[in-house]
Amino acid sequence: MANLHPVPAEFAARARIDKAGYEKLYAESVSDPEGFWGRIGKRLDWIKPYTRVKDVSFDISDLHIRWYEDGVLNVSANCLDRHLATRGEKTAIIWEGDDPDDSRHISYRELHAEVCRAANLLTHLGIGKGDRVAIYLPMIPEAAVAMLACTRIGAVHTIVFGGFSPDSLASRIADSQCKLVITADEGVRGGKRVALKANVDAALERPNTNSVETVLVVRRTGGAVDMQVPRDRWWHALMEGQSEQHDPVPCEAEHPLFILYTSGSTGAPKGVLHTTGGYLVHASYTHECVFDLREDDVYWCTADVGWVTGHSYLVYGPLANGATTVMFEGVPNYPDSSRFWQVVDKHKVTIFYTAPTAIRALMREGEDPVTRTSRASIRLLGSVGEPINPEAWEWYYRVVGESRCPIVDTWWQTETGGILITPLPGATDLKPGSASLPFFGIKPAIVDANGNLLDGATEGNLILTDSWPGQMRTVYGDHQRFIDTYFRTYPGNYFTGDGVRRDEDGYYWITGRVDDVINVSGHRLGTAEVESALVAHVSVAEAAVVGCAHDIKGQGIYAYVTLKVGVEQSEALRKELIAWVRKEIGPIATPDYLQWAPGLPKTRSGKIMRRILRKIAENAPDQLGDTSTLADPSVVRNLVDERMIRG
Ligand code: 6R9
Repeated sequence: MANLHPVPAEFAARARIDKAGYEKLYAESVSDPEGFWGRIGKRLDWIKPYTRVKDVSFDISDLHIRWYEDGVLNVSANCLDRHLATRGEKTAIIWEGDDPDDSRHISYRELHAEVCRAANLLTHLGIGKGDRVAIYLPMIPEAAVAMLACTRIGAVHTIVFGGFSPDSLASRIADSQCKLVITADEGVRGGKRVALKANVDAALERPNTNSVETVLVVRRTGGAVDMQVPRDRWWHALMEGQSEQHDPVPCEAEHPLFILYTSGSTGAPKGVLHTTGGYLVHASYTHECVFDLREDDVYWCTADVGWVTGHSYLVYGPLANGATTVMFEGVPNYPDSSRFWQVVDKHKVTIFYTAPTAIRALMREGEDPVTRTSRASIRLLGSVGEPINPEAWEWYYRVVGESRCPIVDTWWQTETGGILITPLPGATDLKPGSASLPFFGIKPAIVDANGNLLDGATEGNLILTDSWPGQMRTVYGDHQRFIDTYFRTYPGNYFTGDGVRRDEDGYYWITGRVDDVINVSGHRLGTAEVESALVAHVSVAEAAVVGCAHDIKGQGIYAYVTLKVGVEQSEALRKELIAWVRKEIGPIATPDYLQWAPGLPKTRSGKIMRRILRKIAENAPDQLGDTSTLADPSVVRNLVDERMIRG
């Protein structure tokens, strides 16, 4: 029986939503979604109000998802202009640099002026409504300015995480056919520099990147870069002459807002497309309810803007709500492993939202780096990105939050746009390790492998039976893939790719991915991506990749490699292949283990049996299960023997 943490009295007394409120609103939201979301949508400023709320079909022969369809609005006007009268001097962004002596406060008025100048600059560069813009920036205020400037003119941004390689950047640019890339000379993280502009130069040598007309370069470090005239232009030089006045471009509710690439079970990363109205309603409303937002909160989400959490809960949700949001350039352990808590004390952070992998890494350093800081300002903690194990939850609760602060364990996905299963801190008793109950309007259900609905306390695959405003609308440029990936497995429903257990109280416990996606430190990677990087090496004939348990990262990457005939196995080659994957995809894809596989376990039809490879990686050869369908059972014995030698 899990340790139950009831709603603290302080939250119960002051919260926006209490237990009775949750039950009432939830019941209304699922019985009358039109009425509920019609009312909630009014939290935004609409240039032209909507009259239609929801037009959705999950039927694969007629799949469509439209929210607030005839409404017109502008995202940047909702995040900036409408706050100026009441919150003009309020801090919108507290920027904390990698160097602890480097920080800045940017008011809503200042941010508005910067975004207007940037919007004028983008227009001057020939970027218009619907054009795609790649953003490959470190965690500096210009990242938020660039995002908001795109939304101001109706351009569609696609942010590529600064840790991705030139190849990964190139494939995203090629798929979305961007006209502009916004980058920086270099990024700085943990005292080390990252050559972002040089990576852009390399990416633009790759095929199908000719769509890029301009590269705008923000000067972050002043490090030397190679400026190719006329393609490359300095951000600061061009921003100088721009006006601080700009009329936001009206955008239809279903106008594309951004594309964000994410990994799936097969093939190259998919361009998840989100649109304007529904996304912003969902991001802002969940941000307000889940974090029980108050006007004087200082809210800090540690995610990078390169991930969906950075989009919805660092930039769009908080700014649409007029909140003060902290943007941190650095890493948790630089200059030392007290850094998060030093930043909390420095800026008097009240709400802190991070990932289990960071908590586990800090937990390993012991309690002292935490307890030598005050953290008295914190009132609420959050977790996102992967299942949080109860030990890490309890440590986060007891040591970081001093057993005063509720933890909201928020389950959602790039595809969902915002939080879907989560506690509300004033309403939900907490069970460590459980994301708990569905948010308003969310209808989770559990099915077995054959699609049979399972009732009551049970375990199976997590589906969602109805839409919500923040849902992705399509895979950019490949609507068929959207249908096939999410709606074909359990027709009429959205399939999440996650496994889940529901307990006797109706609480949901996400058990992890049930497809070929691995979650490394909260970052999604397709096993197929790592495999195709490996087989792109001249020495490799075949590769199979599975996830394996990892103390800090949650899951690590375990690669099995079959070399080409005549190529010798060696430690040097093993290291070379690991470095190769790192270079091909980026540091987050670096394999933790690489085992030689003279053969891979396959069915007679040639399918690699990953179930078996996962068990071997776990060092659990006694749990291989049924191997009778294997074409050549001796392959497995060889792999197990090899694995035993390594220990
Ligand atoms: C927001 C984000 C999505 C996948 C998702 C699931 C895992 C995220 C979780 C969680 C358990 C949580 N996940 N939050 N698992 N508890 N609170 O992380 O998006 O990068 O697309 O990853 O992450 O497996 O399917 P994304």
